[in-house]
Amino acid sequence: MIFRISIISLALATYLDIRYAEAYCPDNWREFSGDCYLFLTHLPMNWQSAWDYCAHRGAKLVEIEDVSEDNFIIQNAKDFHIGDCFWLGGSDAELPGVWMWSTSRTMLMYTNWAPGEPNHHQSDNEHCLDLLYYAGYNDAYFWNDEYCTRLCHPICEQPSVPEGSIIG
Ligand SMILES: [Ca+2]
Ligand SMILES: [Ca+2]
Repeated sequence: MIFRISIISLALATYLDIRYAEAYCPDNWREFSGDCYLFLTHLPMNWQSAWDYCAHRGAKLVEIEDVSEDNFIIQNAKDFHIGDCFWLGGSDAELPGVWMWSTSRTMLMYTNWAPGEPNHHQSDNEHCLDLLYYAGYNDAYFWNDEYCTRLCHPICEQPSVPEGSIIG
């Protein structure tokens, strides 16, 4: 009897360990390298609304720090086949020409601007960062400075392991 209970508890502990070891993301969020990403493809909105949408969920409008994260975001954007724009969390509204990640308040280190961007188009009125579809570049996505009132799809980012449960 004791043997059977210990087998069950061992199995349960193993199950919980496996669940814990797998990076946890909420439903509809996609996991990559310790973070969770939500691609909101059905509700385009302006940049500030996108920032607020993510903030209200305890997340940030996505901040892309390196090429591997960029490739993940772009591949996912392509998978939706909507050929449109997605909002990233960058802005140069405070200091035109100085691009900052608006939640972390750090300067962009890695960038992936489209050829000729940022171009301050629309009478120097493009102060928000988007991931824009370029059909002419073999269906590629690149970064672009965009006017902030354009309706694009938010991408939210948050850590995959809830705060407080990180061991060590
Ligand atoms: Ca990031
Ligand atoms: Ca532009």
